[in-house]
Amino acid sequence: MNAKASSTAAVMPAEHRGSPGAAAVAHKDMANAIRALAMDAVEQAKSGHPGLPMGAADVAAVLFTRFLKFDPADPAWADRDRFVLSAGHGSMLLYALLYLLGFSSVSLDEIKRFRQIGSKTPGHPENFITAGIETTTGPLGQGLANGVGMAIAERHLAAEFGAIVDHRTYVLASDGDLMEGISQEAIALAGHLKLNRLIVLFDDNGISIDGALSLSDSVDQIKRFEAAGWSASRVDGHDPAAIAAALEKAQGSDRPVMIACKTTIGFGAPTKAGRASSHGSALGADEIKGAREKLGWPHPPFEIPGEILSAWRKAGERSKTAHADWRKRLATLDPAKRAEFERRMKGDLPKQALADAVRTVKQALAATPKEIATRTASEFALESLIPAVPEMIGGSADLTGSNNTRTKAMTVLGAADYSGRFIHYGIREHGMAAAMNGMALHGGIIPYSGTFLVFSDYARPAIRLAALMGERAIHVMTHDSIGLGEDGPTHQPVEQLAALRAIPNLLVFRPADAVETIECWQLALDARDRPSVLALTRQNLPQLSQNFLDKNRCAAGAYEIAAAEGKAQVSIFATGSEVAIAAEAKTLLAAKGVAARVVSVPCFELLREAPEAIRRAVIGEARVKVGVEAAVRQGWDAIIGSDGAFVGMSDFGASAPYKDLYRHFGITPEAVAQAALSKLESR
Ligand SMILES: Cc1ncc(C[n+]2csc(CCOP(=O)(O)OP(=O)(O)O)c2C)c(N)n1
Ligand SMILES: [Mg+2]
Repeated sequence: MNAKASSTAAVMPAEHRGSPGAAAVAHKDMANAIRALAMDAVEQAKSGHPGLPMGAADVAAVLFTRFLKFDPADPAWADRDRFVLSAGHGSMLLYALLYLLGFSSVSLDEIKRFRQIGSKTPGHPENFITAGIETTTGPLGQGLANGVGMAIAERHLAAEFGAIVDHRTYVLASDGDLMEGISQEAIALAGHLKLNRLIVLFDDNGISIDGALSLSDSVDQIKRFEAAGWSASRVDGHDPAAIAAALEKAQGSDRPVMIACKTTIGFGAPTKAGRASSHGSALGADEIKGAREKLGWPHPPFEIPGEILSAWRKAGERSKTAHADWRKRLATLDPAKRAEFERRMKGDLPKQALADAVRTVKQALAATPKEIATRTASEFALESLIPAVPEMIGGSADLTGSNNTRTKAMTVLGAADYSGRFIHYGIREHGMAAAMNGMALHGGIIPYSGTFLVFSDYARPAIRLAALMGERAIHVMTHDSIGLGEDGPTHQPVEQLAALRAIPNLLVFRPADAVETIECWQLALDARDRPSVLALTRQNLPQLSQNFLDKNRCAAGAYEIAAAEGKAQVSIFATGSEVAIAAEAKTLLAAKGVAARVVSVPCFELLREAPEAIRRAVIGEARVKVGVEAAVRQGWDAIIGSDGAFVGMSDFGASAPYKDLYRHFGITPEAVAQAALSKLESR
């Protein structure tokens, strides 16, 4: 790779440069092709962000035509370099690149349909819509943190599978990406883990929506990254030779690399370049006309001259040999290892081993029932799951001993040894959740985390994106109610369960005992296309199911855990720690001659999705329905109806021993029985 190419020299891949018949196309024309497509597509849509693609076109042209390893014919090639456009508002940069490089997912027609219903070119890049896009971006900072996760996944899998995993992760990040708090968590983690295959290109244009960055920021980003253990430098982001030299140097770094590329937002636009006005709206016909003149791009909208398009398409073929060589290496791998690698990258579970592990746990619980917290039950489950499912990578945001996410045999994944399977994420819930998304997106890994349920709020934006993308990331969230006791209301979640249940495509599990805990773990692992939260207790709970049952009773989201004697007058629905309270209430009601049944509801979402007949049977026909959960009522009406009785929380908790708190807030068997009786009387 020639790092010294001048700005007018051909930006052709080394293997094509000088080959007979290959016309040299100037870098400027390569970059202008991106600019033109971006401004014309935004103009046609009358909506979008031309500034970033026009400003970062030089950086992107150098990266994609000379450094990035990928094959448009196989966007899922496991050993491709990953490229993340963290500043998702610049989506036209990606769409232009995908089209120019020859990815079949983005045709010229799709570019003309930018931001329209059903197009492959939505407003922000969506990995589940457009092949060639690694992750959904738009909420600033997330992509950068995803990139950190991808780089962790690469190092871990390389440690395990050797040379068939050997690629880099590139991130293009904007001012906004670096201003978001999550970026600090991501940068610090990457520096600590010495992720030297991670290269961040900072679109250092000094402009955000409100205007000059100087309105709101005066951070020295070079020093900031260096302080976090990165190598950082600044280049002229419109000088292809300088960009290439910095990228060349980055290849041999012993730490993550940040290259601040000084660019002009909206480069080429006669009056809007360098101004916030080019950030997020169509430039307008006059400005576009002026840009065409200024850039020296006389071609009509959406027309890329043949020789420029073919130079781009050739750049798209650059890694064909590397791809073929990789396939050969994969073919010569030990067959068992190869099969294992392919299984993991596909996201298939080791079915038999997982089934065996679940059965082992259930048999042990039937043999010796355990009165333990569900967080401890989760650890007990993990002791069998971790050896059975080698793609599981666990962690905690500095609450390892409280979350019980590390099993005895797990070693630490760190800079000294990437083969470990436990990550000390530090006190970085948001960075953790976003890095987990990156690992899941990379493939080959099922990440799971640990923190307190109340801090799900600190991770929520990343959990939301996992749900949107359909990524399997599993969050162990312990200390799931006032049941955590003395730490008090700052640590006691009351609205978090409802808030998490509000996220589409997220499974929220709240198991009632050790048996439900292993069942919920199994369901979370099986949920290939969605994230899960396991809400677990700090306090001990009785084991309600003491007989071995192979069937996963949590699979329908709810099941009758205690039947009524005779025709039920009351159905009590409860989750987690409150199921035992509901069971005691049933006994109290029976003493008063009222027949009640108890339904455990470990997962609202799965209940909602269960076949109608099962749902009806579980909900039942008792005259009175009571819900019990040490949390707010929101969401419960779907089960108990608006006329159902609810025993739970309506305000924040308090600091006290947990049993006192349950009494104080009236979440007791007596209160549940009384709520049922009052309803019966009022009917
Ligand atoms: C978390 C989040 N907050 C706010 C926004 C809205 N938004 C989109 S781009 C942007 C900032 C633009 O500045 P910069 O990141 O430097 O991008 P540039 O204008 O240079 O392209 C903002 C606030 C967002 N996308 N994500
Ligand atoms: Mg900016």
